Amino acid sequence: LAIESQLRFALERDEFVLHYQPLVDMLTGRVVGAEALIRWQHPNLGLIGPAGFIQVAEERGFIVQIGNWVIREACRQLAEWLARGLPKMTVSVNLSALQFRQQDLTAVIEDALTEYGLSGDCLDVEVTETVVMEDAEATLAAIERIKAMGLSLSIDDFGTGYSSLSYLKRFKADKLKIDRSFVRDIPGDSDDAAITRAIINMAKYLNMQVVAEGVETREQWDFLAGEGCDLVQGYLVAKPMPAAEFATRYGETP
Ligand code: G
Ligand code: G
Ligand code: MN
Ligand code: NA
Repeated sequence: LAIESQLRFALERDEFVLHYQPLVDMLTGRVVGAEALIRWQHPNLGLIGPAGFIQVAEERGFIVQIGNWVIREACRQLAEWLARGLPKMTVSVNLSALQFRQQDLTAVIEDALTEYGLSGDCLDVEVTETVVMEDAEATLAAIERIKAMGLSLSIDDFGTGYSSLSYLKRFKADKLKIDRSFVRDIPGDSDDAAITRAIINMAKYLNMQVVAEGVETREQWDFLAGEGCDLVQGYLVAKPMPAAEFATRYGETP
């Protein structure tokens, strides 16, 4: 497959780029974080989203190298933003299961933080429930080391994975990100409204922050605010965007 052989060289050809989507605090309206989302700037096909290549990268094992690049690039970008006076925020990176099986994941993170003069609390790692469950012991051990470095941990796509709630007791995530499939039809759909409300309450009782993903409408925002949701991510605030646009948008506070 053409895409596979081209993916092999995409890193050395410097064809990957990160876009950033803001996370906003519902109470203050301030941007407190940015999720880094990878894209592949393909020489002929244009900009390809993660759906077009992440799975292949995982199957081929390229995801470890690519993921290491994502960690370094996110750190580099945040350091640049902070140097330019953007407000202090965390950058979230998505990690695949294979990255937790690589021996030196914590070293990669540590090196990136050191190189760009960042503390651990500048970085947040997002993992899905499925990643946690896939190789629970190894993943939990890696997660504990990562948390010991001061990073925060988010459970991504919460509620959609093949999982058991008991893992929530074993490693304390800092944030739960409610999958956008639950958010899409609130407040009108009473089942989704109930599920969303239940996740928010559970997160609160477990001392986790809760992030609603895929918020597109004012009605969704109002419902979530009323239920005590902490953070919001979605097109209502902004779509993922190139770093330069992010800096322009959130850099100069008038
Ligand atoms: O940006 P977009 O909505 O197309 O992202 C789709 C999915 O791709 C997201 O669910 C996200 O978890 C995944 N993704 C985005 N960037 C990365 C990345 O750097 N590494 C991994 N492993 N997954 C990513
Ligand atoms: O799985 P993960 O949550 O990491 O992926 C986030 C994905 O969701 C990104 O691909 C991003 O483009 C997409 N996304 C972010 N906000 C919205 C939204 O408000 N609506 C929809 N439909 N997709 C969104
Ligand atoms: Mn994510
Ligand atoms: Na998600």
